[in-house]
Parts: sequence; structure tokens; C-alpha cells
Amino acid sequence: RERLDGRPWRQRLLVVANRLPVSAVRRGEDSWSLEISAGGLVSALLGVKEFEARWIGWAGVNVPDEVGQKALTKALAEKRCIPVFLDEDIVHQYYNGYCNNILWPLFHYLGLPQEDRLATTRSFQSQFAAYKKANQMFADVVNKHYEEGDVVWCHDYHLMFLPKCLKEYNSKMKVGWFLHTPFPSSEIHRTLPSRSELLRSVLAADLVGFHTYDYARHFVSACTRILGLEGTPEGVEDQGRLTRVAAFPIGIDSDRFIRALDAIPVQENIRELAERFKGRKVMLGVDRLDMIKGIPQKILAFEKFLEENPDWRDKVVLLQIAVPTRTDVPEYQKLTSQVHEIVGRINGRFGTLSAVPIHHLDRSLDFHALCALYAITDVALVTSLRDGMNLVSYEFVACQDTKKGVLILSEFAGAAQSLGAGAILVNPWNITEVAASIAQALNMPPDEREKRHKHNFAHVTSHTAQEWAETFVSELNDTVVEAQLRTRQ
Ligand code: ADQ
Repeated sequence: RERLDGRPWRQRLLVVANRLPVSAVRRGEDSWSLEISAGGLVSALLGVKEFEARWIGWAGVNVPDEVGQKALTKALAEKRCIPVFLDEDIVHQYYNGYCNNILWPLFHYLGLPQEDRLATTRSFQSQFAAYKKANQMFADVVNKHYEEGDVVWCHDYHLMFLPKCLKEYNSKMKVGWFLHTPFPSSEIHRTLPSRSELLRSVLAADLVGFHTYDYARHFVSACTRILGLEGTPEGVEDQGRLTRVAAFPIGIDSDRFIRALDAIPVQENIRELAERFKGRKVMLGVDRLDMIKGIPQKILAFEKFLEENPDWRDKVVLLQIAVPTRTDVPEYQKLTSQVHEIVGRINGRFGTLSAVPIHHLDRSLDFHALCALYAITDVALVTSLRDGMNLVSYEFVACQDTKKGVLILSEFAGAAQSLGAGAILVNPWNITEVAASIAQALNMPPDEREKRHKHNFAHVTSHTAQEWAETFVSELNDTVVEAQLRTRQ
């Protein structure tokens, strides 16, 4: 689209997500330093240049005083970010509680926490109340900054209550909602005490998007079975109003990764790593340290492989890079010690004075270091127990055009539906199967590796983050226009 004066017309896109794509550190009473932070959604939207995007979200810090809030708002404005200020109690109940203790595990098929199984428990009710309150606070900020013609794109399980709040303010607002996690089978969603309220609220959006058709289908089934509404090929219908439901598989900014491989620091890093691991095949895992990523299962499978293949013991190394997340949650602390214990045991068992089979790092890597690691890897291991999509698998493929390494990928990651033909698909719970697939990957002849890589590379470079966002927003625009036409008829 163009303006009358020939300049490109960029529609304003209000991206609403729990976290802003920056980390804020307070330097003084009225001064802040800001840094762009990593994460799936951030990586995806960084590549979108079509819209004039503004982010609305929580800055991840508690700022109780007005001076601090004003200064932070001003600093963020330069990065086109608008903060939602949440106090500590709300964050505890809404974010740590309802979002991460209830919705996150449930949507990944890990069930509800034991003490919250009964809808009547006080903690559940107060967490849900805080969730609604926080969503209302997001809605207030969106409403304040909304201008006619804007598109509002709400993200993820943190903000399922937001579409309803926004439409109550302004029924003409174009509202889309996208879920980055899986949407589970309706049988799982049924166990959630607030199941109906959340579904009804999401249905207030004009367009509801998921990574895969399966998740979209599960959502429609939940609406038909739990709410008794009608599911159509287009979406869900409620008394003549249609909410469009569809799959929009996310991608990455593949050019950014491909270009980075030519950068001098990456080239130097590649040379160093190649020298360090000379004579050994490199296997790589890059995950947030979360139970859904199946890290203990992956390491146990690697142990089984070493057990069964003594000839490979000094010829292969597994590099597991795990970024700690939610470090204040006891379950996550338990996972960290469990992983450390298994790694220690395996290194003790199979290590020699000169080398250990597993290098495990509890930290985040910068972009260039990550690209270099992806590029020198022979086999990437993605063994999520459930994963909405999994962008690590895409990033690995983007960096492998020289090496043509093999991707071992969990069938429970959304990415299995797009990269399935090129990857070796595994059930991450079956350690014997994963161990066998490691042997298959390490012994794969070059022509088969090339064929598989070509398939994946074509997919990753053509289904990009830009395309994902543009498709979603243009469909949201069309959906609203169609609905208006239908209402007029
Ligand atoms: P995540 O669960 O965060 O995202 P993923 O899609 O793999 O999972 O994205 C992780 C991002 O963080 C990648 O861009 C990766 O490069 C980066 N990252 C991970 N570990 C890192 C490390 N050690 N150092 C540096 N960077 C690291 C959620 C859903 C996914 C979904 C995305 C996007 O859980 O299923 O694919 O959103 O929708």
C-alpha cells in the first residue's frame, strides 16, 4: 500500500506481550539502561519491517515510585516500547502463579499442580483474579495508546483475557491473539477450573492463531465441547459472530543468521571451535532450562548411546547450552540440580584425563557465539517433551548450509510438522530410540545429509518471521473487513 504522496504507508501495529523485548536496569533515581533481550517472540518480531510496530508490555522490573516510572517510560519510548507497571504482588500471583504455575504446565501436558486441582482452592482463585486484573491493566494501556486504524496483536497464554477487555472498550478495535505454546487436547483444557471464561475471552478476538493445525483443531474442539458452540472450517461461531481460527506457523529471520556467518568475529569463533573439537563430532543442544525441553531425557539418551557404542566414546562431544529461566521457582531449581547430577555422573563414567563427553553450560550465549556453534555442529538434538514450535531447530538449519548437519527433532515440537521430512523424528520419552537416532545421525552418508538439509533449508528460508507476521496481520485486516460486510448484509 502507498500513501497519496507515494511514500509507503505503514500500518501501526500494537504488539502486546507480557514482556517488553528489553531488560531494564535502574542506574539512578531517574536513569535507566536498556538492553534488547533474547527469546522466541523477540527473535521472530525483530525481523518484521512491514509495520510501524510499538510494543506494550511489562518491563520485568518493579518500579513503585512515580519518578522512576516516568524516567523508564521516557527511555522506553525511544525504543518504541510502552510499559505496563505491575507491582510485586500482582507479578507473583499473575505471572509466577497463574501463568507459569498453571497455564504453562497445563498447555504442555504436564497437568495442573497438585494443590490446585480443586477449583475452590484459595490460591487458584486469587491467582486467577490477579490474572484478570493484570490483563485489565494491559488493556488500559493499549486503550490509552490506540489510534483508529491500528492493529492490536496480543501474544500468548499470559494475555488470554485481553481480547475481551479490549473489545469491551472498543468493539471496532481490530484484535488478534496468537498462542506461542501448544493448545492442548480439549480433554486437558477441560480440567482447568477457569476453562470457559478463558475460551470466551479469547473468542472476543477477530482472529485467533496457532503454530499448527493440530493446536487450532484442539482449540475449536474445546469451544464446541466445553462451550457448546459451533465449529466451522473457518473458526468458531457464536450467535452469528464468527471468530476466525487458523494456523500461522512462525519462522525466523533466516537472512540475519546466514549473514552473520560471514562476520569476522563469527568466522574467528568457528575456527577456534573447529580447532578445539578437532577429531570429534559435535552434537549440540540449545534450550531454556525448562522441563518442557526434555534436557534430562536428552542427556540420558546420549549416555545410552555411549554405553552401546564404545568406539564413539572419544570421538563425539555433546555441548548443551541451557539458559536458566524462572530461577526462583523450586521446580526449576530441582531441574537444574537434576541435570547437573546426570551430567556429572556421565562425565565421571566416560570422561578421560584429556576430555569429557558433555560440556554443559548454564548460560545464555551472544548472537555471534550462537551462530558459530550452530555452524560447527554435526548433529543438533532437540528433544522437547512439548514445544509450540521450537526456533532453535530453525536457527540450526539456517547456519548449516556448509556443513549440512543432521537435526534430531522431537515429534512433539510444532517444528516436526514443517521440518519432519528433513529431520530424524523421535519420541523424546523413548531413550532407546533417541540413542539409536544419534547413531543413525552420526553415521549418515553425505548424500542423505545433503538431501535432508536441502529440504529443511528451503523451508526455513522461505517461511520466515517476516512472512509469519505479515500473513497474520493481513489476515486480521481481511477478517475484520469481511465481518463488517457480513454484518451489513
Ligand atoms: P521458547 O520456549 O523460548 O519460545 P524457542 O522457540 O526454541 O523456545 O526459542 C528460544 C530462543 O531463545 C531462540 O531464538 C534461541 O536462539 C534463544 N536461546 C535459547 N537458548 C539460548 C542460549 N543458551 N543462548 C542464547 N540464546 C538462546 C516460545 C515457545 C516455542 C516457540 C517460540 C516462538 O515455547 O515453542 O517456538 O515461543 O513462538
